[in-house]
Amino acid sequence: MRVLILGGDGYLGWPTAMDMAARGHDVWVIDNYLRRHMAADTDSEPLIPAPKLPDRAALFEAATGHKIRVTEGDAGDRETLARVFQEFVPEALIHYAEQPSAPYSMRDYDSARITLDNNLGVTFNAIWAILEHAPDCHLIKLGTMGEYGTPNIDIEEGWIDIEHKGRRDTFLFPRAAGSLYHTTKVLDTDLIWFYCRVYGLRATDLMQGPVYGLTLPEAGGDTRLMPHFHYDDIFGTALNRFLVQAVAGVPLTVYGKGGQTRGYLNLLDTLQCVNLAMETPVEPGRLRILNQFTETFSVNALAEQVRRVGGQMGLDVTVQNLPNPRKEAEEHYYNPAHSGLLDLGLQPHYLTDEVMAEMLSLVRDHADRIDTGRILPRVKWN
Ligand code: USQ
Repeated sequence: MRVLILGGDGYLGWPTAMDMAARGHDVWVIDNYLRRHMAADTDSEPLIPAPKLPDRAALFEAATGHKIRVTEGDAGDRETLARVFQEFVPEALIHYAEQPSAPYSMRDYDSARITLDNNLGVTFNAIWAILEHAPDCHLIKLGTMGEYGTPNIDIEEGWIDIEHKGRRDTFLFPRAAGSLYHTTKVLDTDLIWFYCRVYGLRATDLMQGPVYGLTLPEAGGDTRLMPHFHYDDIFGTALNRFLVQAVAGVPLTVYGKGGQTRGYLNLLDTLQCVNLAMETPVEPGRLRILNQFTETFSVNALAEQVRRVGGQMGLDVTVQNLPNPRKEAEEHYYNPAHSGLLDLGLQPHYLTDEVMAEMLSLVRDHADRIDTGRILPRVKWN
């Protein structure tokens, strides 16, 4: 298939590009390096430096023979997208081109504005590029489990049947996000649903939980092909941060009581999920929503596993409960459905002690690059 990836330089975008190319698809990526610029501006560079897309694509092609076409440009620019669409006419559009950090979106007016403008603007352009240039193209959009928040009822897969005064109908499951970033994903979902209902767009919205992992087989051990691995307070996610903190010998930063529970998944499973969504396109006018995670953990449970596995590897891991910089429930009910991707054939890679030990040992190989000044939270909205 012809697959266009927006945000192809990112933590998920680049691995997806390699994975799709290795599966024999015709792959084209677009990225304007927004994430690299934001990371540099906030002193949040990743653990392992990576060359820019043309160099990465050339290295990957030399190693594997698979080609990835690259456009260094802004998917928020209508002309840039139109040029690529007219030449490539994608059959699937994988949209990752969003500012992905909750703390970044809560820093100040400018960061909030960039998050809002970029995320909604690119989604809007992606929809219009499909409608104008490739109306059969299947939009695969990366949403987030954080759209739902932590309601006191079971979370369904995107939709809920409601009986009201004796009548029944199906609606989007209620959303209640905890950051502006997560709220932009809620707005994306509504925008996409509108264009499905009224214009016959076909779309899959993947409600993904936090992802962990440093590398994938397609990188072949070459650090230049590994995804950007952030461990700072702004772009690093909980488990990835804990791995680095354990190796650096600083206490694990559990925010508040640590009962915050989320649905996590291995980077390898993100690739499987996106591929499964792509292989099963939905009919025009339909918005399919899939909850994309394999296991739920509280922050305390993750910290405890890192402490235990790190201890077995000779690391002295301690845990510190910091005042929570975020406004969020620290103890709550959490029972989200997630059978849709399993029904499509997802084979989960669970977070076993062996998987955690492998990740810790990869981080340890780069221990000299850890800057412990990037660990404590700088952005607070509690
Ligand atoms: N947390 C800690 N200590 C830390 C970092 C985080 O206790 O050092 C806690 C947070 O307070 C939160 C939980 O861990 O309760 C998850 O935080 P996170 O930073 O790992 O993830 P989050 O901000 O929710 O965002 C990440 C990605 C985002 C994606 C989302 C999926 O950055 O792009 O959409 O995970 S989800 O969490 O399901 O919304």
